[in-house]
Amino acid sequence: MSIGQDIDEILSRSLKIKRRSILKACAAAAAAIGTGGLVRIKDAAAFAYRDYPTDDALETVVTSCAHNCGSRHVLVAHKKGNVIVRLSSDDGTHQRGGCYGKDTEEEPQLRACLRGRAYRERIYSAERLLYPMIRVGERGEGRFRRATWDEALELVSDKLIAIKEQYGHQAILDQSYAGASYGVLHKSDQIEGLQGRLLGMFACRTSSWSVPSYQGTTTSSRWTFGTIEDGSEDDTFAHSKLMILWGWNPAFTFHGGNTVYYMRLAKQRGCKFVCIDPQYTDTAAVFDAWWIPIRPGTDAAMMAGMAHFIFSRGLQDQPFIDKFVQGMDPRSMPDWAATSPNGRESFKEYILGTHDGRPKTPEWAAEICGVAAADIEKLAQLYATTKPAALKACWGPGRAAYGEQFNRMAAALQAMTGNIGVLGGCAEGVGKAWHAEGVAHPHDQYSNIWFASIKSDRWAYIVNNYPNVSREEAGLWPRDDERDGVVPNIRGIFWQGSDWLNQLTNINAEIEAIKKLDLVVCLDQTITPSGLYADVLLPICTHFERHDVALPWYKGHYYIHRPKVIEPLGESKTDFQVFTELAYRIGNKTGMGDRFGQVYNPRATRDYWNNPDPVDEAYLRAWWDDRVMARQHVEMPWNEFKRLGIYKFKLERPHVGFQDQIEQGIPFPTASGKIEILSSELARIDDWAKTQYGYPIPSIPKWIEPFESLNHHEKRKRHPYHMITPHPRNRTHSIFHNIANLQEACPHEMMINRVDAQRLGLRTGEVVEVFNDRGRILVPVYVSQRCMPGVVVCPEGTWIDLDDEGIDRGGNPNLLTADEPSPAGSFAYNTILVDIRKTVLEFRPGWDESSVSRTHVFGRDL
Ligand SMILES: Nc1nc2c(c(=O)[nH]1)N[C@H]1C(S)=C(S)[C@@H](COP(=O)(O)OP(=O)(O)OC[C@H]3O[C@@H](n4cnc5c(=O)[nH]c(N)nc54)[C@H](O)[C@@H]3O)O[C@H]1N2
Ligand SMILES: Nc1nc2c(c(=O)[nH]1)N[C@H]1C(S)=C(S)[C@@H](COP(=O)(O)OP(=O)(O)OC[C@H]3O[C@@H](n4cnc5c(=O)[nH]c(N)nc54)[C@H](O)[C@@H]3O)O[C@H]1N2
Ligand code: SF4
Ligand SMILES: [Mo]
Repeated sequence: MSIGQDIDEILSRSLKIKRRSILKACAAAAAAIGTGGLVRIKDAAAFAYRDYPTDDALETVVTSCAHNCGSRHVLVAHKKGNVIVRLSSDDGTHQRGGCYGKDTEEEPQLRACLRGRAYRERIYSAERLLYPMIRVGERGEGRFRRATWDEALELVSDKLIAIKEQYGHQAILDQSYAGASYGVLHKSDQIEGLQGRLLGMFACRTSSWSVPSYQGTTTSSRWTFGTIEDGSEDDTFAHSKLMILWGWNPAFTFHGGNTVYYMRLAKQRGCKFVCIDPQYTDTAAVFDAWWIPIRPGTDAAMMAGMAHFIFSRGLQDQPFIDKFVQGMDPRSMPDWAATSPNGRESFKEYILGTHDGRPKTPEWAAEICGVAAADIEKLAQLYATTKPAALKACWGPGRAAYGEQFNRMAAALQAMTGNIGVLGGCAEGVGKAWHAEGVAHPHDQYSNIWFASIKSDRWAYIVNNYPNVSREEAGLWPRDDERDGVVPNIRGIFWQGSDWLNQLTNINAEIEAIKKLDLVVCLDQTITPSGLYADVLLPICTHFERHDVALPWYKGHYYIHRPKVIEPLGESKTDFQVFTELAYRIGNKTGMGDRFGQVYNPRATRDYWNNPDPVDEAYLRAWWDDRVMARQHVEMPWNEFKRLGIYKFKLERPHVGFQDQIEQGIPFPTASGKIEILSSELARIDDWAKTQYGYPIPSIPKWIEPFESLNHHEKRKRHPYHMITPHPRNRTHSIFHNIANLQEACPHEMMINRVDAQRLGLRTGEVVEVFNDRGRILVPVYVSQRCMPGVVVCPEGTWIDLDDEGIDRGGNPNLLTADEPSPAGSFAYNTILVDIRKTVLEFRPGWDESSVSRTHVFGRDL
């Protein structure tokens, strides 16, 4: 029997499985496995250092930082025995041919940011989840007791089987996400993750297709260029003459390893900088940018005004448009458009108002976006006449209602000025500049099996309103079988590498939904706010405690080795160990025996639970040999890579997105082979309800009024301020929230303009209640002119800390965000109207008064 047939049979057996056989198998498996091999509660042992060791008494291990943080840098662990005493970063010595202090334009160091340098405090934090825990109180109450691994995994596998038996193949919602997505082996991810593989093979999985980070931007890049690899490497920015930072603050929100380094080179060579953002960012300050404050969510209107100016002065790059673009103007419309259901208007006709009688002039735009028409014209002139110019349209403005229209409109500007495919220009968008060989764990046709796939921000709505939910409300991805359009009856959630209760929108709706479920499982390294709502907490070790290789984050052509630096703390295990052991248990309980575990993790035996290292090494080595060396023509052998710690690709020329398409005439990977300002896909859709979008989307970029904005005069009567929720400097979303030093360095606060603060009688440091119909939070204010009037800036990712009234004393803006879906799947994180009032209630920046301890979770029922 071939391996393919073999797995097919497993899958079909798992699809057919009947309750009686499950029960029988459960009893048999329990008898066979027993519990002995898996229970290992170590005695607690404490010791104190007498002499603080100096560096030469420490062992040095080169490794890398993890998580979904915007970049990938070198961390160097200095350890004594099994304890990391200190962390440092790249100093020039760790790359091939390096020496102390080496830091060149070609090969700059990969130096860590404040979060990476603080990592030691995360490893040894009081909030580390060290033992399996089982809930004893009500869900969300935060009361747990310690359990053995055996008990926890028995509970999870039994419940999984029972839920599938009763509710079918869509009943478990996979909410794994990017906490561990940038390692090649221990992966959390919707598409290539370890959890999805297990639940899919078990044939009980609803997956979540829209990504919080950049769904608007992704759909835009896919429609326009046919790929999300629209990025240029950061070193190309050093060649720009003009950089327009449109909702982009890389000094603060990382987007690549050495972005600011290359921007500094550009500045030294005379590049001009413009920043379009409701807040005056650190990046704008550092590069002395022309700051253009804009009403949040109105960027597409401003860009339309710029396009009008460029067209009406004839400043567009017409030869570029004629050759490379579809649908920019009547000349570049395809023949089929005239008879398509949804695609008869070209972009230029829309901009000039040919059919709707409304030219999108700078004056028209100024009314909507609040930027003076003269400034819109000045910027349009500058952009159209400076070559090369990089208009970097980032993800924040796209993380909003109809966010995809912002990125599509930006692509139209990039294309009409011919700034695509040229050194120093920019086509981003998503900005992915390299496709790494990203998967070392088993990866085959069984890795991403799902029985429903929903818009990720709709899960709570689906649970709360089931069965009265339409396919468009759920944002169901179409299927070609009988499950097409079937809204899932979600009965359980699995979190792996995600703190989604904290991180998705409208937390109050999520809390209502989570209380209705039958099983909530959380695999994590710390006790997160989501974890407090789980039934079972499974402790996972950090990347310092397991073997892997780190991938760069969208940009950077390199790999960094991640050896196991110390043994796992407490009883923590790797995700792969836990899922493998679960697979063995499920297999044995459902009549499939050990085969299920073997297929799930083909290089391992069940002893993987006790000794993962040789298997992990085998996966990584095979990945290096078969993928990196064979496919990417890397000559460095695995052992040398392990010794050095870093492999950097040397490129023959700076990597510029779409350079070959423009210079060599290679077609773009779109239906037409051109840059599609008119989307071939959208123009031909006639039944929107049958698509994952659910609702109509224009075929060309257009300005669409968001759900809420400063222009909604009725809504503003109750909620006059627009809140935006950018990413925090000191955290990776919710990770590092509990690090006291980082909280001290970057306290959580909401920025508000001086005029608004005066009206409300507020001074810096005073605590306010911020509220709307969805929720209430407390946060101290920071009064500043760096934020435009009418707008408040509250970073995402703080751990919720709800009081008895349901007010979040920790200031998490996701109590206020809406879960209403944008058709293309953009999360509306930056589309929030709120009101603000002074309060005497106490803000609680951490978990308790000392702001770092979770003793209230562990202090009972142990
Ligand atoms: N208001 C607002 N909300 C936002 C955003 C916003 O702009 N505004 N941004 C959104 C964006 S872009 C994103 S990407 C999401 C992020 O949402 P999440 O991915 O949920 O956020 P993180 O805080 O990074 O949580 C990752 C979790 O993974 C855990 N983890 C890390 N490594 C491992 C591992 O190896 N194994 C396991 N099992 N767990 C691990 C961490 O401890 C952490 O709890 O947040 C979104 N939320
Ligand atoms: N330090 C740090 N770096 C990170 C992360 C982190 O958590 N911390 N997370 C990583 C992840 S997962 C992601 S997805 C990326 C996110 O990267 P981005 O999406 O680029 O980051 P944000 O900080 O959300 O937004 C960037 C800027 O957009 C502005 N902005 C918000 N709304 C609007 C608007 O309507 N119009 C305009 N013009 N500007 C607007 C914000 O003020 C902010 O300055 O960052 C990555 N890098
Ligand atoms: S940017 Fe990311 S990878 Fe780099 S040091 Fe900071 S947290 Fe680590
Ligand atoms: Mo993200």
